[in-house]
Amino acid sequence: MKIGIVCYPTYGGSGVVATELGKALAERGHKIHFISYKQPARLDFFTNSLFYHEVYVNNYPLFEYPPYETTLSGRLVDVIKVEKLDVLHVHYAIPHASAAIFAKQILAAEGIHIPIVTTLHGTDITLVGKDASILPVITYAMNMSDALTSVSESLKNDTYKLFNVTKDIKVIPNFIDFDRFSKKSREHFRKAITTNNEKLLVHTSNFRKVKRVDDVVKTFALLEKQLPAKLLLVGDGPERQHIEILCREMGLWDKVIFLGKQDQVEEILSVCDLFLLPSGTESFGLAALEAMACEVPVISSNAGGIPELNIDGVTGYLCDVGDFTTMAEKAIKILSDNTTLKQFKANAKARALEFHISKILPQYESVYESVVNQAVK
Ligand code: GMT
Repeated sequence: MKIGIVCYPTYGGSGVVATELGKALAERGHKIHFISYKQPARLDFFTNSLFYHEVYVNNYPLFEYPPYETTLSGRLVDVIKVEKLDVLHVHYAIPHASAAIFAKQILAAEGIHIPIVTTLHGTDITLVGKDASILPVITYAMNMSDALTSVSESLKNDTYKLFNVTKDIKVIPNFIDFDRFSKKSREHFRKAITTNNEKLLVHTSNFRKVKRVDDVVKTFALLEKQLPAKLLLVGDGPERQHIEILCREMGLWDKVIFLGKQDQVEEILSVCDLFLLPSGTESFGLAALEAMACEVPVISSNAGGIPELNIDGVTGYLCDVGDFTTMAEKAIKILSDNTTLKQFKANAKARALEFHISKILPQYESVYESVVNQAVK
C-alpha cells in the first residue's frame, strides 16, 4: 500500500509512534510518505520505501499567525495526487485531522477518494482539544475520518466523554521495537555517574507541566534520604529551568543530573534501576514502555492509560497523582532489596514484550485494509 503519515517531527510521543510505525511498515513492503514541517527526529535514514515531504509555510507581513493548517492541507492534496496514496494516516488530531479532512473534501470535488485514519494520542483530547475554541473542529474531523484509533481504552473513554463522537474508536496500543529498545551493556556509563552501591533513577519527558517533573524531584528527595541514589533527568522543555532551581533549593544539585535531549535514550535506560512517571494526565506512557523494554520497573501515577501498561505490584507501582510520599515509599520497597529489584526488572521486560511491534503492526494494517476496501465497494 502507499501510505501517507502526518505527524509532529518531535522526539517524544506521537511523533515517535508515527515514525516507528512508518519505518516498520516500509520494512513490510509498504511505501511510506511522511508529511511534516520538519524531518521527524527518528527518521534518520531513507530507503526506496521511505519518503519525506516538507510542509513549508510561506510567511507574509500580514500574518501574525502563519497558516500552517491551510498549507498542510494544500501539501496533502498535492502529495496524495502525485504519489497516488491509498490511505492517509494522521497522528495527533490537532490540526492534522482537520487539515486531512479539508484535503479529502478538496480531492472529492475532483473525483479522488482518499480514506483518512486518525490516531488520537493524548492531549489532543484531554487538554488542548476539549477547549471550546477547538472542540467543534476536532469533533467534526473525528466524525468525518474513515477510521479512528486511540492508543488506550482510557483515551477512548475520554474521547466519548468529552466530544460528541459517533464513530467507533478502535484501541491500538503503542508498541516497542525490541531491536532498538532492549537492555544494552553500558556499565562504563553507570560507573561514570554512580558509586558502587548507588541506585540510579530516571525520568524522560518533554518537561511540560502535565509531566509533574517536580514530583519526580520530590520523590527522589525523600528516597535519597534512605538509600544512596542518583537521578537522571532526560529531555527538555518549558519546566526545565524551574526544575533546575528546585533541585538547587532542595540541595540536590550534585545528585540530579540533567542530560537534556538525547537520541540514544535506550543506552541511558539500560543502566537505570527505576523509572518515575508521576504525570497528571497520560494517555499511554510510551516513555514508561521504553524503560520497561530495557528492564526498568516503573513508579507512576495512576492517571489515564498508565494502568493499562504498568501493573501495580508487578512491573512497578501505581500511586495517586501528586502523592510523591507513596511514590518514594514504593520506590524504596523495590530498590532496597536486590532480589525484589531483579524480579521487578524481569516482570517489566515480560510486560513490555506484550507490546512488541510485531503484535501491533498488523492491527494498523487491518485498519488500512478495511478503509481502502470500503472505498472500493
Ligand atoms: O498528547 C501529548 O501530550 C503529546 C503526545 C506527544 O506527541 O508527545 O503524547 C501523548 O502520546 C504518546 C504517544 O501515543 C503517549 O505515550 C503519551 O502518554 C501521550 N501524552 C499524554 O497523554 C500527556
